Amino acid sequence: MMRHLAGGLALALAACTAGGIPSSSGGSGGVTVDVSLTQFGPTHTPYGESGGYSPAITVVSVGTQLHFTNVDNFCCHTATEIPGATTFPSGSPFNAGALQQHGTTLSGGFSSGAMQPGASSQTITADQPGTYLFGCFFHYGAPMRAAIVVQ
Ligand SMILES: [Cu+2]
Repeated sequence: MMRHLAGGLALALAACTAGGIPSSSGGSGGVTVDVSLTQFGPTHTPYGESGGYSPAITVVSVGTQLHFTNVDNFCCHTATEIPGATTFPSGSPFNAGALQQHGTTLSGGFSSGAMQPGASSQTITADQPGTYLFGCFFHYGAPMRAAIVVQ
């Protein structure tokens, strides 16, 4: 048994060396949106001022699985959909419901809930084409908001 495990590990290491840089973001073709108020400063987008997430505009095809990861070293951030918005509202559109993790599809609405440092959200499926705006419950005005475009 031990011998079997060791052999598998050696194979995995060899595969990494041969195949280049392994993905750090959970595999299966999923897309990670990094969440950091300190690393991702304000930037202009067609939807208004964005910031706090990288990429500011994530473009994916239908069926893609997404998740958010808090890469800051403090608590907390959320990634919470702004229902029906085509531009970022000037004031925070969120209520305390954003603090509860919910939703597994973009079209159904979602929130990551409060993500601790290093924590990731649930997996969310880009189930229908469209533009989905979202932001952080705690820092919406920072600005901390971004977009996902599903093609
Ligand atoms: Cu935040």
